[in-house]
Order: sequence, then C-alpha cells, then structure tokens
Amino acid sequence: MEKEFAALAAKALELIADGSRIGLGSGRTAEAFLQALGKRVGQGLRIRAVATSDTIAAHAGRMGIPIDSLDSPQPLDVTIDGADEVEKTSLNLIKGWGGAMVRERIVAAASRRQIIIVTENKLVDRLGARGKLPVEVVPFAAPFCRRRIEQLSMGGGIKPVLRGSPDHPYVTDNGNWILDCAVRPLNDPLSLDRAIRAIPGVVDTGFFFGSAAVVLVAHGETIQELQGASV
Ligand code: A5P
Repeated sequence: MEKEFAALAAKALELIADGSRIGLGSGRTAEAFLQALGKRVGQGLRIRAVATSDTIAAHAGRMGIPIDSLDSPQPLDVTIDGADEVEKTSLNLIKGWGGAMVRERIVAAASRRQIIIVTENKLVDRLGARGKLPVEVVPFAAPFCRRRIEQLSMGGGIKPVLRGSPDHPYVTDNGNWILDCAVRPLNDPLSLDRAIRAIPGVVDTGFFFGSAAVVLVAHGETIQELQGASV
C-alpha cells in the first residue's frame, strides 16, 4: 500500500494552501498524509492543525506542526482523513476501525470541507459490505448497549463484540469503549444509525452521512476524484 498512500498524500497536499488551518485524520492513510505534510512544513509551509486523536497530535507535534484546540470560532479550512468504507454512489462512509470516529466527526464538523483519502479496497456498493460497524459506548452501559443492539430488527441480526478483551477493553481517547458490530451490506443504514443512537449509553456510531466533500481513491498510483453532493 505504500505507493498508494504516497500518491494519495501527494494529491491531498496539492489542496493545502500556505497559512491554512487543517484537521488531521487518524489511521494509516491519514498518517501517510501527515508524513508528507510534515516534510512540507520542514520546507517552510505554514499551517496550523487540529488532530483527531492523541496519537496523531503527538506525531504532528514531533514534526513541528503546531497543534491547536477547537478554541477558535473560525472553521478549519479542510480536514484530510481516511475511511473504512466509502459507498460509491452516495460517498457515505463507515469510519472508526481505528477507534477515532468521535473526534473525527467533531473535527470534520468544525471544518469547511472533509476530504477523504482511501485505497480502492474501501469502495463499496453498499455500506456494511466490509462487515464491521464500530459503535462507541460509555463503559458503564456497554453490556446494556450490546443487548439492545442485538435486539434491533433492522440490519438482520447484528452481532456486537467488545473491542479488546473483557479484561482489557480497548479504551478510546474519550475514555469510552467500542462495540464492533458484525454487519452485512445494509439496505437502510440511516434507520440503523438512528436506532443505535437512540440507545442510552451510545456515544457515536461509525456512520458518516453526507460529510465527505471529496473522496480521493487510489487505484495503484492513479488517483480518482469523487465529488460529494455537498460540493
Ligand atoms: C479511525 O477511527 C478511522 O476512522 C480511520 O480513519 C479509518 O479506520 C481508516 O484507517 P486506515 O487508513 O488505517 O485504513
């Protein structure tokens, strides 16, 4: 994947103007962008950034990229992030396999545009095709949320599994846990999202509807540009 990541990073860098404030996504693809961005900053590009995870904030800091909080009322110019699934026709997404979807959603919402960078294996005909929907939950509520999600009729029998192990659950940057829900290609992801969010204790799901302005897809080193409806 290294060549694909490098090609995506180079294309995304073309969209970063000197002086911009940008959101930094999480995951391997977004990290490849961060590496390329860090090099540019070393060569004199002036940017400021808000990170979507503590890991990315630490990496960016080591590269000399100034990291901000969300204190400023001004929107970020753009967020560059990865995704786990991109539905070809709608550009709706599933994110969160890396566990950072809560801050990814917040930073995307604080940005004028979210640009998604993915390799072609992430493109799907219908959300759910790669089989996993992460749901972030308050630890106290985890067993309750798991049972309630299992009982949902839509989605055809979703099986939530606690990420990590019962003794050592994976803990998000927000101090929460993640239920990874085994799913199949979904007929009505919007209704499923609404039903899961209605369960007390659920903090967020991995669904992102209508947030991507542009999706850059690497087919080898060739980059395809898909425009979202919001552009
Ligand atoms: C992090 O929570 C995720 O949303 C990532 O953006 C997503 O998992 C893509 O990660 P990779 O680039 O590592 O596949």
